[in-house]
Amino acid sequence: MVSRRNFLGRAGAVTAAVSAAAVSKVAMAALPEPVMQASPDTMPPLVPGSGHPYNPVVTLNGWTLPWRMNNGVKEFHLVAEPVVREMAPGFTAHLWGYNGQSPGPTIEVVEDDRVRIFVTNKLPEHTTVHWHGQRLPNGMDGIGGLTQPAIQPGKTFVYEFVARRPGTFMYHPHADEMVQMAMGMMGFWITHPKQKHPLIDAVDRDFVFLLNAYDIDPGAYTPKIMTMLDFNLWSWNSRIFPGIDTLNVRKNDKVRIRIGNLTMTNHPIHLHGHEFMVTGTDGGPTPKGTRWPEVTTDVAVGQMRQIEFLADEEGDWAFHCHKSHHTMNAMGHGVPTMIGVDHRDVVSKITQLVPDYMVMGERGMADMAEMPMPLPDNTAPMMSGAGPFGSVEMGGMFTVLKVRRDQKPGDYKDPGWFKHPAGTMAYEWTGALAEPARFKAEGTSAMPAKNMPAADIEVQVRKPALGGGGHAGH
Ligand SMILES: [Cu+2]
Repeated sequence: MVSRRNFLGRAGAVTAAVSAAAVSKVAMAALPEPVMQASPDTMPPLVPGSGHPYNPVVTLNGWTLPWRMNNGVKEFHLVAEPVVREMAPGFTAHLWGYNGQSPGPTIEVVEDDRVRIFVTNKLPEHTTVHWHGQRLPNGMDGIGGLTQPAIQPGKTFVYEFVARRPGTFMYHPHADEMVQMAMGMMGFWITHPKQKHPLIDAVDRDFVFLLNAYDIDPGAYTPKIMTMLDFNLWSWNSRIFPGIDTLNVRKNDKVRIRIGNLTMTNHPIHLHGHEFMVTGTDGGPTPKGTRWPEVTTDVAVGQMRQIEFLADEEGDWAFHCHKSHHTMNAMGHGVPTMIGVDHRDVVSKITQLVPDYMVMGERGMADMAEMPMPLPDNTAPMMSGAGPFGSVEMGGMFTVLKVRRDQKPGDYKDPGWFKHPAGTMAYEWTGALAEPARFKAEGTSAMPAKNMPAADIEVQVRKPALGGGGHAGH
């Protein structure tokens, strides 16, 4: 990592370049000190010390970027740079991000704030920052080649606009976008309403995170940037289960969760034990009459969704993407289905040649979660997570919403596992088992397959050109 002194020296050197293409006279003032973050932990909400007050959000396994006020302008400093991100304990990735982390820090401002963002490029190639969803002057939209020249390595650019619309936003590069997003360059942006908003309710907890995905071979550190769909790490804020922090709330808290999708596929995000409303999209808060209760909402590519619910059921509630392959880690998909295959005969023959040969998957794959299988140095088990009753057999986009009666307001610490009240847990039946009563159908199929001897079905295809007037058989 570059020391702060080195960095400031360099930042000072590029100030001259900035002023040459200055956005306004005020922008020529010295840059705000870039703030770096080394930890992948969920940081407490950043209560605003200056500017208009608001209720800050909590970024899952992330943090909010501090700012300074400069003559009424809120100034931030983003540094695009290579970072080392711990994706789960024991597994780190070499990504690109901002200010020491991927994703970059969350930026929080208030409606009608004038915002100035200094972006310093410490990547080996040029970049830009696009402020996804914002109303702003076209020249501030951050599209390399279209609305601005790209920011060359070592250079600093200034973006400045008024945050006109309250809501949920993202930022990401719009220069060599495929590579830079595959490497983890993205961040969250919240514009809080200036005053009580008819469509934006006050909440007790407000969580944010981005959906992202990486393809990193077991034992490797750098994502494969050419992967289009077959990623092997499905992450929330560049963390995978069991590395994703839990969302810890107090019983009867009103909870908002804001989710943005910068992967290449959609993610149906599912919450257990509660119903929620989708109260906002990237376009802003949804009109109240258009909201309906859900337990799963699909977040399509490039979209944002904000969900809200009353956390009125105590417990440890699973919260995850409902695509089951997205709750697995570093998994190869070229594995044959072995359920129901009796290996015994073949195994005895193979073990004569390969003494430590291991049978996989003949009774399903749950064994994978507990098998003491050696892993390469830098990867995460495919299915893991030590729960109070055994392995949770999950990975990727999975975590837990912990609702507790005694969680203090404003306390985000993990309260530990839920203690189930007596008589409220699934249990093993140890009595006698009745013989199953076979159901006999009363009706018949609408189109019985009578006179259709299965063994003799043959498809006859006649090509129109050869058939002389008849149409093709099916
Ligand atoms: Cu998913």
